[in-house]
Amino acid sequence: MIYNSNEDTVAALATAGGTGAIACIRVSGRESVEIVSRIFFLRKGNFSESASGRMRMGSIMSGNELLDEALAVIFRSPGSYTGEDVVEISCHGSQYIVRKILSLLIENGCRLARPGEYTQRAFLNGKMDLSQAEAVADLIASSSASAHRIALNQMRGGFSNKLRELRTELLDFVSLIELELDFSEEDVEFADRNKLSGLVSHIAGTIDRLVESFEAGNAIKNGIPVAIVGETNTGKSTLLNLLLHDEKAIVSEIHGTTRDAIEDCISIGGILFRFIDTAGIRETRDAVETVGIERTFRKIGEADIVLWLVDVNSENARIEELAKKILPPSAGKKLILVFNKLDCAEPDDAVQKEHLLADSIPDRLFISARHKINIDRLENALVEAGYLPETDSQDVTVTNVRHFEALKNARQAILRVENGLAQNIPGELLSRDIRECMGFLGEITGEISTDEILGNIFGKFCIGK
Ligand SMILES: Nc1nc2c(ncn2[C@@H]2O[C@H](COP(=O)(O)OP(=O)(O)OP(=O)(O)O)[C@@H](O)[C@H]2O)c(=O)[nH]1
Ligand SMILES: [Mg+2]
Repeated sequence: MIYNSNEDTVAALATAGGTGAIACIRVSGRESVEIVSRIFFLRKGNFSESASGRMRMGSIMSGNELLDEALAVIFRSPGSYTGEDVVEISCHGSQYIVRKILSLLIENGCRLARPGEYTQRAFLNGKMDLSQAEAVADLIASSSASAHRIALNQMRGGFSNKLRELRTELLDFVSLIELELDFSEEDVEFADRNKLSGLVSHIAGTIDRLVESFEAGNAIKNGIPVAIVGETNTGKSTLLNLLLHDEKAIVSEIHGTTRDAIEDCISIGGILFRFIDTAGIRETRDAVETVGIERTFRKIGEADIVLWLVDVNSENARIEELAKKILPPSAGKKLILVFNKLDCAEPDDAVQKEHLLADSIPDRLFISARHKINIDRLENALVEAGYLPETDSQDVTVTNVRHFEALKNARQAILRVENGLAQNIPGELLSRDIRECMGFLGEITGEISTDEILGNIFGKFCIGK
């Protein structure tokens, strides 16, 4: 749903809820200065006459009663975050004071802002495009250095500039073609086909690079998926809990304890990993467990790294048998064979396993999840496997699924142009595909958007942003 940005004046707590030293309440809209001036009073002069950006100290009054000594600042339109008149009040961070100030603002004509409404207003008022607005949410959610760098670059317009360059190139192309169409009667060819092909393959290359950056971008944003798999009772859930420093999954000596995938993220060595504990693989007649085991194999398919946990006491023949099931879906992924329960291994056990399956799985480790033996080695192996090449800070990395989908569509359209040129298809068709490609790129920046898309994007923001 789109909010008519010029109508209401909205207010919300911009800092995190709960008790804190200071809380910041943000008011935005045409009447924001006037409304705040009814409850915030300077010792001398009128707050509403304050210069833009100047922090003022004053009293928040509830009728004749002093509620708090606070600071407030006006950011006048259009030089504010939303592009409207904005007032930010920094008060003492008591939940009571915050609640009371918000209700005073509402009594005086504000309404509470919806999630993401400030950023939505900024977008609607042309302060930023849609991909920049989305980057604001990513920046707030960023939990690793790489995620932070990418979100910051996107918020500052790195991605938008790249798209703008693409758009200019596409426009150049389409105008050459359309000029030709205008003179079609005269059978002239303005656009040199070789030059057009060169231009199109350059555009296609740029779109390709953006599409391909998503794999790394997604891993940076959502964590590199690591599936922990193996037979029942090998210690998968114990290992998950240990890696996450949290009792996330139930551990028991009963075989088949975990029946569903359980996952959570943690950063190790500056890299965000998403660990996925899975149902142990075994022959079973239990319908629920069977579904769980199917899911395990699906998770192997979705993972970048597979930790195959084996009880170090298991017989070699048994492990080799299971390898037939685990190796095929792990093809192309980093597979690490982890022998667990080292604490109760016979001296021979580990030696015997040293070279087991070494041809197909060169990476192996011996650990004890319960007694925390060699966990540092496992973490090092993960960091090494999860290392993503450093991207230049100017490089654009796509992290957003919506952008990824739009870019894939744009790529399809540009491929049709490339093929069309090769087959000498009529200019109208080329021009249609080019315009379609531009449309998909326009979806990313929000030149083309629907209420539903905007509602989806801004609905996920926090209140006050
Ligand atoms: N001795 C020893 N026992 C361990 C170790 N790691 C886990 N265990 C025990 O092994 C049993 C099974 O552990 P879980 O973590 O539940 O095993 P799982 O692989 O998740 O089992 P399922 O969910 O049934 O597939 C528990 O009793 C754990 O305490 C270890 O390093 N050494
Ligand atoms: Mg388990």
